[in-house]
Amino acid sequence: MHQDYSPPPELLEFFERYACYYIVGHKEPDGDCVGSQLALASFLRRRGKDAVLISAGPFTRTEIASYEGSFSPRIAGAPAVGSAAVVLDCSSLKRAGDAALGLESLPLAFIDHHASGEDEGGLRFVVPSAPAVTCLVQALIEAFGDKPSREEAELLLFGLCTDTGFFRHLDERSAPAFAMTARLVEAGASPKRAFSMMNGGKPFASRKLMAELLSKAEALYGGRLILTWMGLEEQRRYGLVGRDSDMLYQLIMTVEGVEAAVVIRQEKPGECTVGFRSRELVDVAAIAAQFGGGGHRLAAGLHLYGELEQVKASVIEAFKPVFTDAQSGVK
Ligand SMILES: [Mn+2]
Repeated sequence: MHQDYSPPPELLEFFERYACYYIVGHKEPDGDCVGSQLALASFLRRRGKDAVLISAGPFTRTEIASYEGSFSPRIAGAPAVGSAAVVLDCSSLKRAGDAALGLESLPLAFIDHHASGEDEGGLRFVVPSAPAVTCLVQALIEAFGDKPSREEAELLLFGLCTDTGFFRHLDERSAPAFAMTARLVEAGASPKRAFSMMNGGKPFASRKLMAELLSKAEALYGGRLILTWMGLEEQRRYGLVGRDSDMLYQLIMTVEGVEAAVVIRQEKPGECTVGFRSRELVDVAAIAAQFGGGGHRLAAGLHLYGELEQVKASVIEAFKPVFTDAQSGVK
């Protein structure tokens, strides 16, 4: 038995103790969040527990859209007697948005792999070295001496592939993740199916949008930062379905000499989201944190109030110290 991300014994007790679990993820869920939530719910139900899936959504990403029906936007009425809440893929109830309403007073457990996130109390199984939360859910299932069912294995593999860019982001320290993946495949998960779930089914317009975002991208700081943006006008023209930032970052990060990529999206007047990717040297979580955002060293994001032009200017400014210090040598 290889247990590489061992959950604390209190967490196993936590999953024995209650009759009903509310399983919550972060706003704007992704494959890791949704896959972990669904796999954990299925596992708990197999153990005779009630599990209620809650997510604030939206389920705009094409690869998770079909799961929306399994989730409620928030709990209906008061929480059930003898219930507890589990928060996945984030370490604070705040990140869950309205999905957390009414759950604050319940016994809480957080299962997460993000380094940022303040300690809000409750049980915490937070492992920043885990490439996806699905690894921690799989470790939990295995710690109970069980194996994921075929359906759970598919969901866990889907989440792992989402957060690792189909294993592209994993380095030489990732043998544990590959060993865990082998067990998922043994349980019936198909990498081929996971790949088409992640990358298929995109609307034609979303590819046109990608072309537009690439064609107006700007290379800054001698090409070490590449930035592009999407305004309300593009949203109107191409719609929101199939927005596919992973593919966009992937294309940008293939450019010679690039160290970091930024994509700014105006969500509505006066509100933007900003996504960051780094190749290796730049800690983009630290840059996002300056604006109240968070994430990982090589992938981070934030939500910001402000018009696109202002946001763009301040984000570019935030990279200045990074690209003008001794480490880079070039102005
Ligand atoms: Mn994740």
